Amino acid sequence: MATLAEQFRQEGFLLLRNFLDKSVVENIYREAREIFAVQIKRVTGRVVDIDNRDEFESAMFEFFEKDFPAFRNTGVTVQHSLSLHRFAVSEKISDLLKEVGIDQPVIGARPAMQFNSRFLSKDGSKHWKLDAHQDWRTGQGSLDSTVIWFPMVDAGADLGALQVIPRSHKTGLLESTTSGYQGGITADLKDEDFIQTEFQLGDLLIFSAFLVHQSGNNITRNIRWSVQLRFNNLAEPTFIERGYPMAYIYKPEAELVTPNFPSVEQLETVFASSPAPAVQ
Ligand SMILES: O=C(O)CCC(=O)C(=O)O
Ligand SMILES: [Fe+2]
Repeated sequence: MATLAEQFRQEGFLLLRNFLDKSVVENIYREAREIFAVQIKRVTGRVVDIDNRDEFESAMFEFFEKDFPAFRNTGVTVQHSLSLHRFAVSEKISDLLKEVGIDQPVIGARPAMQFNSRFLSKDGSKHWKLDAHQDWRTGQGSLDSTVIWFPMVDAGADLGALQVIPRSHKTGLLESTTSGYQGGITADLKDEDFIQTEFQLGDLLIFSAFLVHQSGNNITRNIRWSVQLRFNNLAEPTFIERGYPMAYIYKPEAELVTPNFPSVEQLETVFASSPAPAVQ
């Protein structure tokens, strides 16, 4: 029997069944919906039941249509949730990384979340799903840079779960139209080389950042909610040699996003001394 680490090195990925504590995943998923629900109420006036999937997701589509900048910002805000970040640095994750040979894991990029649906894309654009790519091109970290991917709902082919080419991590860094996430590998890839992954809640995919993969095709009316975590190995010699490059650049907006904000009165309200305690 090959060890997990050997299997990982050979195939470039592992699909671990029932690996995650479902309540941890549900908590991340819940927090994401709670954050969206606040803006859904502001933008659409709808008070949504976050546990009613169809109702909630139709409100997501309405929010997307009515205020795209807020939708995009809320999507990014959701990726800053404490539950997601807490999980991304949990022992469960660092132990798994060590088990597949990432001796000294470090975060490669901020934890990410995707909400894939063709109803969350502009005018038939394909931006809601990613063409074939290797994450290494965007991260450019250690050679054993690793990605963790899992859906927060059961996800099979219909919901567009990830498709991967087994063993493609050993074929090198393939030519691509861009280094960003839009665009993809220009080399000839055969459709039949991709395998369609399928997940029950709690399953997790871990793969080499060199593994060729692409979004599946979500043909349903539901959103495919998923999480992506990216790690590098601080102990990998070429990563050390190259001076720990960090190709993800976070930067502040050059201008105030809300002009003439805030007023002094607003600050006085925020920092007003707390009201007298209620009589016991
Ligand atoms: O979730 C997907 O469909 C694609 C995710 C992915 O490949 C990525 O974020 O790098
Ligand atoms: Fe990717």
